[in-house]
Amino acid sequence: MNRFLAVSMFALLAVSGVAHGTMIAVEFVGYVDHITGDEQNALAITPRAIFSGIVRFNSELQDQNPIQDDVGEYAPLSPGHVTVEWGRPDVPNYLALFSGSRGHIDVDNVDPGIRFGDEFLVTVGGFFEDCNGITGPPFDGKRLCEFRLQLIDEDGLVFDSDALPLSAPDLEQLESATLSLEFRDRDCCVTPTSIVGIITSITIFPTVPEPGTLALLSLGLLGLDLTRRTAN
Ligand SMILES: [Ca+2]
Ligand SMILES: [Ca+2]
Ligand SMILES: [Ca+2]
Repeated sequence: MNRFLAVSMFALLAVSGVAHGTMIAVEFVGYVDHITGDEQNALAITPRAIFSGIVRFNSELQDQNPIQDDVGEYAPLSPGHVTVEWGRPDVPNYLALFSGSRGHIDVDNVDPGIRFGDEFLVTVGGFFEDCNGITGPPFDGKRLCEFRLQLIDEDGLVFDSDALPLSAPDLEQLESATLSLEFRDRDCCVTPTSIVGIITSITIFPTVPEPGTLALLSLGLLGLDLTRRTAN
């Protein structure tokens, strides 16, 4: 079989969700609770701003921490985005895009007698990733660096294992359900500015890749194939 045809068929199988897991979406809605690091921008949260978005992951990501059976680490994420709608005509809404490549999920199913209980943490970008994997306009004169979504159940009841959850925990059971976008100065030591939100609704459900993802994947595979041909 022609190699490109074979690669294309593999790509179709890979994205069909049949052969290589299902794409799972985490969709969340909340509101901006406060903004740290900048007094002036804190005024922008009146009226209450809507903080919403989506992250995606493949259901068959492998736990990168197989040693600890109460801690799961999964990467990379698939593309996603987050929006802050200020609800004010004078302040443009904020949109950040996640490439997914620098995103990861931590799932903790820890006995609350030992540590903090159950946690679901999505991190995209961040200081240790040099703010890569997330793109959006500057805010408060600082560069967008990190997105985090964190759910905590101190009673340790929402997860039974450190596996990726395929449905959302009940918000009523959580002591904390927060979102944040962090902005940093180019030099390391200026206090970051963070837009911090409270989640009011979260759903986790199977989905299909966006057409854009399909197109990008095909282009990537085509490039890979051409590179290999050139190398041969
Ligand atoms: Ca583990
Ligand atoms: Ca638990
Ligand atoms: Ca609880």
